[in-house]
Amino acid sequence: MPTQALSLQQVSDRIRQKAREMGFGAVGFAPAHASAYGDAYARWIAEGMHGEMAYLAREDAVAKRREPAVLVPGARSAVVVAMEYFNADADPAVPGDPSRGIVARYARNHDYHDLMKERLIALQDWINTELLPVRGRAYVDTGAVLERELASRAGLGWFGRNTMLIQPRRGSYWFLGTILLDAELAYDAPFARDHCGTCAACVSACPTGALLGRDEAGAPRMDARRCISYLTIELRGPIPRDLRPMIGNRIYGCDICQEVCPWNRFATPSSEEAFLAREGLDGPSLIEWMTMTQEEFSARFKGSPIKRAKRRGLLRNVAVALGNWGSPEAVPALAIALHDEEPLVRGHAAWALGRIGTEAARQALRGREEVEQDAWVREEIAVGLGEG
Ligand code: B12
Ligand code: SF4
Ligand code: SF4
Repeated sequence: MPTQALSLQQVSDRIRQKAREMGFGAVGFAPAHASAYGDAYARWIAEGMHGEMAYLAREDAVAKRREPAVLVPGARSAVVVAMEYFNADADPAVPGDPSRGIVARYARNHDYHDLMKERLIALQDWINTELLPVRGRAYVDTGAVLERELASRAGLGWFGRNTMLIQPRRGSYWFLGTILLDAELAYDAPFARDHCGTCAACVSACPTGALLGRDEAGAPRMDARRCISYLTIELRGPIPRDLRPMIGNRIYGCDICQEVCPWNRFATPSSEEAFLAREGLDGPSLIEWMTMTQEEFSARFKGSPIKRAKRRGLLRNVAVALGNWGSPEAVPALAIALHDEEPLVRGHAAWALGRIGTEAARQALRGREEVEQDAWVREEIAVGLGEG
């Protein structure tokens, strides 16, 4: 039964305590009023910076981001949680070894969406039965919610120049989640300071130039179309040729602008077992992954965020990384991939073989040229042979 006569502060305190018991390392409360940055968001979309992520640009989705009460009618407050997922590289040699792929830390084991959403729904049920009758909805990543803005409004941190929500002395390797509720709560003070100061390490370190610094208003800007995370996860089609060499051996997501951030020196390993790297995901052999079958892909990535890219997206990325390695050792695996049933895989394998450029690589390309029907793959083969 809901407890009677608790003050708003007591209600917030008890929710915070319960959320912490459920494994959320940081919890804050914010009023669910209109976004202060709705215009900035709409400008970002109008400039096309979201690329092919059409779900961000739908008119109704923009309106919901501007005004949480359009998303959840009657929404008055937001419970914002953060969950740490950092784990150090098991083998520190991996990032510098071009024969192995780097999977972003967030994707090395369980999908955080499922895990956090389940707990947020349980938290909302608990509030409803133990504290006060509430209606609302839980969101993790995929809803039309400006999660970083709500987190900063709930006092959790500031928008770094790398666009990440950074918590002082805790860093940015934190997932965010939100419950929008139709009840008032006692709120935390919004996070007011920008602790980036004169640092711009992330902007200089970004290999593709996706980070554009802050605009006149102070908003951190990113061109998602150039971000490796977008190119290796969200983009469904071919990776633009001019960007491929800049991706190095990042085969799923990217953490570079977080790795260089001085605030992540404070990152401590997550206590969630679900975020410990799965066997084989901390620096996989690119050659081995290049020939992964659909059955192997489905078994290996059950419950993992990597299934989002599908086999063809992942193998596209692996081919690019092999091309960037440039070693003749990769030719046999790429020659097999050149006959893959997916044109996306064949085309990127052709590009990689062109980068390697040995006689064996060129022979494989010429062999495929004789039978290839797909116009785009033919173009990639021509480029690989230096004829494009
Ligand atoms: C689309 C998206 C992406 C896109 C675009 C990223 C981007 N920077 O916009 C891509 C695919 C590139 C991406 C990559 C990653 N993502 Co992402 N992504 C999202 C998603 C779904 C929407 C973000 C969005 O709306 N972007 C548009 C911009 C304009 O909005 P914004 O980032 O919130 O920016 C705000 C500020 O600019 C501010 N603002 C405006 N004017 C002003 C003025 C001033 C003075 C100030 C201070 C601020 C300010 O208002 C904006 C709107 O709130 C969110 C989840 C969500 N629902 O919010 C996750 C989310 C941001 N992603 C997340 C993660 C973990 C990642 C990756 C680390 C994954 C990886 N390792 O590969 C990378 C990090 C890359 C990076 N540097 O951002 C986490 C971030 C957690 C955190 N601590 O910040 C989120 C919150 C998901 C989650 N629930 O945990 N992502
Ligand atoms: S995630 Fe990587 S590519 Fe994207 S902005 Fe950060 S450093 Fe650049
Ligand atoms: S690297 Fe420097 S500029 Fe970039 S987010 Fe971190 S502190 Fe801010």
